[in-house]
Amino acid sequence: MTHSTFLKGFVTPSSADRSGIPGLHTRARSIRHLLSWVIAPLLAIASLPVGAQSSANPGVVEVDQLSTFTQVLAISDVHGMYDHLLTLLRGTHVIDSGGRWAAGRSLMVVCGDSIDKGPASIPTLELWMKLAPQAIAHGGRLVVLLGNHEAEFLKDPKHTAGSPLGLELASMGIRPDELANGTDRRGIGRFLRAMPIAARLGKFLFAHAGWYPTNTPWARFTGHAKTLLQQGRYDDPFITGEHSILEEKDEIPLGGDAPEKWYDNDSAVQSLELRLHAQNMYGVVFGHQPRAFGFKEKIGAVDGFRLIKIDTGMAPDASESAGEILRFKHSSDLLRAVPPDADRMLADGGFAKIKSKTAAADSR
Ligand SMILES: [Mn+2]
Repeated sequence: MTHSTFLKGFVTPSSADRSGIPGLHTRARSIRHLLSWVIAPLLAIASLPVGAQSSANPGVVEVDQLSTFTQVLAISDVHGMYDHLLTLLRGTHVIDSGGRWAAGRSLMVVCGDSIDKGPASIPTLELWMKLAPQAIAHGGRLVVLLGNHEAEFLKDPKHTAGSPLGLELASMGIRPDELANGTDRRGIGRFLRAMPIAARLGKFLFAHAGWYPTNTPWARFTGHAKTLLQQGRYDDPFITGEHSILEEKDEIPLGGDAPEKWYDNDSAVQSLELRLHAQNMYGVVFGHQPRAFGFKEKIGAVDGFRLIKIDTGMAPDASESAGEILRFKHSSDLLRAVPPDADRMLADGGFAKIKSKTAAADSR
């Protein structure tokens, strides 16, 4: 018997009300009360997958004290391409030749999809795990967010069978289910289960697909994210539904019937910008879509840097690009509702301008 069916037998109104004896009725009701308010939450916690109870997942990371950081960096969609990642991080001096954090007081955000597709997801995650405390020791910070690939793996680890990640895990003797429930020896599962769904740095949101949900005040968004992630409810549509902030791709245009990419749809782009504005945010940094707005293999921005696409197609099924890192040169720029001073950091150590255009222009 599961906890929930056990509970149902005690708390259904019919079982208490049918007695017809007033005293018993009252006592049954107070027991019912006790069960639903005290015992039910305890049972709900006890029935969570092992490892979930100790999860310290914040849901959403929020940083307003940006002055302690010099610059803000962002990368996404590494997709297990560990060798390319190392070359990129070394070339941009985010890490030194020994693989240690060398970005000082930078705040760096990894916008999801570190895993899957490529051959080395576990080394990629272990690099983030190693760098996070090193960054803090240098006065910097590394925030590693969920992508849809992490969330889908945590939702259903069996799905990895036969995939590059499944083969990688098998070769390392790691069972997908122990990784997903956070009980693997290396602690990688605990790291995955602690990943927030988004970060808000001042007036900029960082999230894998960037699609801030409709009709959702900020407090409800952060509260919902925290509740669901602390309880490991990766199957909730808020996290892995097809229009979630991690998954969104296609929208059916107003008056149309065929779905199209949200970034190809003027009204969808406008509505996203309005939703961000309504929650006091200026812009969103997102990955998930290497070709969004026509910026293939490059970081690109639209509408005064309100939407900044950072997936450069490092994945084998994209273009296996060398990758790029987004740099906000002054962390204080994120506190203001103006286009930030930002550029692209390249694997060869160079810097390049970010092309910015209006969404309605030449992407369609
Ligand atoms: Mn993705």
